[in-house]
Amino acid sequence: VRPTEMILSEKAGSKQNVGLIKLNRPKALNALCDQLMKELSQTLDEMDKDEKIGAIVITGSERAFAAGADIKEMIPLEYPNTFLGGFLEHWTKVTEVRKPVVAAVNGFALGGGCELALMCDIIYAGDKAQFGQPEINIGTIPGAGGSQRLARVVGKSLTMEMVLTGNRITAQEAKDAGIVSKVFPADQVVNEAIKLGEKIAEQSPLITAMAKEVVNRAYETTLSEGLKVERRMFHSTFATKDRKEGMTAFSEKRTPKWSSK
Ligand code: CO8
Repeated sequence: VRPTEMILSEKAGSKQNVGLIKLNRPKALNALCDQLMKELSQTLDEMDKDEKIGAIVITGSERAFAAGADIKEMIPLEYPNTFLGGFLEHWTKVTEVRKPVVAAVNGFALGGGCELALMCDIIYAGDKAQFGQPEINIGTIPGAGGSQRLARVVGKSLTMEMVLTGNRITAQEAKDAGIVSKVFPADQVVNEAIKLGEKIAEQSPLITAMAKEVVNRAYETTLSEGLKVERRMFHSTFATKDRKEGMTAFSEKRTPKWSSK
């Protein structure tokens, strides 16, 4: 375990090929202050560069994944310093990571905490998890994707309801709405996310990065452009040794040996 002040990070899984990041600011329910976000960005960067890591899991505590941006830190902010200081600019690091990132959410995922989970590629939730965008209650609005990523995932009606009322939804409701792919008992969700990370890490890192990139295009572009990108990326797998190895191994009834070439 390599502790920084506000997060813990380690390699997990039987092959130690899953990067596990635990937000660790329990007294403030993992409120996402500037320091925590800087430490998170730095650790994500290191894990993205580490060839032994094939997938990353971000989690919090059983009580809170993260209860949002740090409200106390925001009280003194004025418009000029949010604008010129690029407030929240370094929050999007998780969307720049090229390896798959899984959020394992227990407890509160509110405001910036819900937005952080939405920036991840896959969300697993514990059965007591709660998701919400309660910014309206404190005189502001979502600032890191809670109106945009959420609307793309769940549509207008539920996004409006959450953003306009601050009402929270349960893990099961989040699953029904497509935010979460699976719900587990709270004490199992991190292990299940690590198992998922291990499964992803068994694949070719090269082809995995291509797969992640094309799925993400679906959220950035039109259908016809996205389909073109997908087709070109599919073609480009034929320029790799791993594509030939995968198909050859299938025909020889053996496990492929990936080289990321
Ligand atoms: N910021 C700072 N401190 C917090 C936060 C927060 N977001 N959430 C909880 N805490 C602190 C509390 O102040 C309290 O500290 P203390 O003991 O020193 O008073 C401690 O954590 C425990 O919290 P509670 O006593 O309130 O615990 P409860 O179990 O009674 O309630 C709740 C838990 C419901 C989660 C409650 O704490 C709450 O409503 N928190 C605020 C949730 C919220 O409004 N989040 C949205 C914040 S705004 C935001 O995220 C804007 C995002 C903008 C874009 C992001 C880019 C930066």
